[in-house]
Amino acid sequence: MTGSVPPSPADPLLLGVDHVGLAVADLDQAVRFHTDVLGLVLLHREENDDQDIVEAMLGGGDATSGTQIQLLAPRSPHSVLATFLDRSRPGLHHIAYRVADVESAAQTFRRRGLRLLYDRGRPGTRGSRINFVHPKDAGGVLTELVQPR
Ligand code: CMX
Ligand code: CO
Repeated sequence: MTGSVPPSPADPLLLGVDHVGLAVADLDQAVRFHTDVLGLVLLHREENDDQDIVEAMLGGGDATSGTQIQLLAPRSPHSVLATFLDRSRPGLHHIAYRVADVESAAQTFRRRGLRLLYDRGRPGTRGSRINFVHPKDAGGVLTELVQPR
């Protein structure tokens, strides 16, 4: 049976998909694959001391407005990315939603019974503030909340 789906009530909490995070062992090699083979555009590279990772952001044809791809590699054996790659394969790591205010979004999700990984937002890419919903509380998907700078 077909039919129109009634619009769900407006919930301005998640503004859109900001990026999809991929765990990689070798950042340079992964950047080469995503640019030279897939044809994405390299937009940004950064080391995140707080997360102990090196990362690159890539975009498609509408590089400045579309959802981006975040390649993540461990910077040391203590990085959460090292733990992830030890346990799993390289590949999908998390999905990140843009929010207007990471503290109020986190508080709303706590009230809805989800575990947030941090008490307060931490530094993310390009001066953003980030927090995460534990994957066990989000259908097996590590879910990042990003408040852009
Ligand atoms: N996606 C889905 N499930 C995941 C996962 C992921 N990325 N990482 C771990 N898990 C699962 C494990 O498979 C494990 O499941 P089982 O118990 O069924 O085996 C469970 O979660 C383990 O949970 P845990 O023992 O509480 O914690 P871990 O040591 O595995 O760490 C996590 C998991 C999410 C707490 C850790 O990765 C973390 O702190 N992540 C947030 C920071 C981060 O990911 N930074 C990199 C990205 C930075 C950015 O985006 O800018
Ligand atoms: Co991310």
